[in-house]
Amino acid sequence: MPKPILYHVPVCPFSQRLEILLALKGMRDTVEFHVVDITKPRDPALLAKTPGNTALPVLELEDGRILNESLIILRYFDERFAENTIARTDPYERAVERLFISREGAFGNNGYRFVMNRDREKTGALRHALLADYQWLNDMLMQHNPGGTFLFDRFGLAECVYTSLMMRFWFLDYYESFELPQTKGFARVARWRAACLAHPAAQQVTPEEIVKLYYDYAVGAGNGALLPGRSRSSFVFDPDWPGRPMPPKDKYDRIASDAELGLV
Ligand code: GAZ
Repeated sequence: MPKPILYHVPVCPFSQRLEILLALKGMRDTVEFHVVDITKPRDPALLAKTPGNTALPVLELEDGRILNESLIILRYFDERFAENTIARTDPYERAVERLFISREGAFGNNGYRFVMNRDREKTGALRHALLADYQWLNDMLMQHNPGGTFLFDRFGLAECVYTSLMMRFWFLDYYESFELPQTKGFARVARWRAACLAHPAAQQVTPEEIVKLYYDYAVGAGNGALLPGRSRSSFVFDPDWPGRPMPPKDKYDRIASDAELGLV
């Protein structure tokens, strides 16, 4: 039986949210995963499938039709494999879920801008911007489920979307010593975050893997781009991350060498 094929970068948050959804539905095997190495030139056959778009994940259906954008693919999977629906079904709850998800792009960008920054003058403002996002999430959770853990009664679509981003933000814990303030104003979002990170369906990556693979982001280079003085990106598959040392934390002062990162 042919299956839909997902072309993806496993360490990327936009892929992981799809893996979480499929794990929740118990349907990981209904999709074939093709791993793409973003540090290498893209296969022209794959590029030809997605005119004008190089970003992954990309889904190819059994009949060759294509879909991109992780949030779109997420809902497609949820609706196509509808036996165990993850999105809310009540219209009001669906609206609240969409509203909650609507800030994921800004949240992701604020976390990435923060980790990629190397100007100490800007650090405070970047930290503040991310905290404002967490504050908004806290307010939403307090409004809609003050005594609970998730946005609704269980880990749902909103949690699929945000958990993969909050896992990438382990790089902020490591490179920026970022923590949520232990105050009443962040208590609800802190409880939600802890439960999201610990959920059994969301264990595709570890903090160590994120910190090692995203080193290049922490010194300003995204998406497998090559930094000055380096011959390899921290996103390369070989040598694999478990054999690499933990990267240095002094991202504001210098860029570590290939050797120091265990890349050669
Ligand atoms: N909006 C798209 C989606 O599917 O949701 C975004 C997909 C995307 O950025 N994919 C990246 C990619 O394929 C890999 S994951 N890049 C290669 C290319 O040719 O475009 C995360 C960020 C971010 C930048 C990068 C990443 C990341 O913010 O992990 O924010 C969350 C890349 C600036």
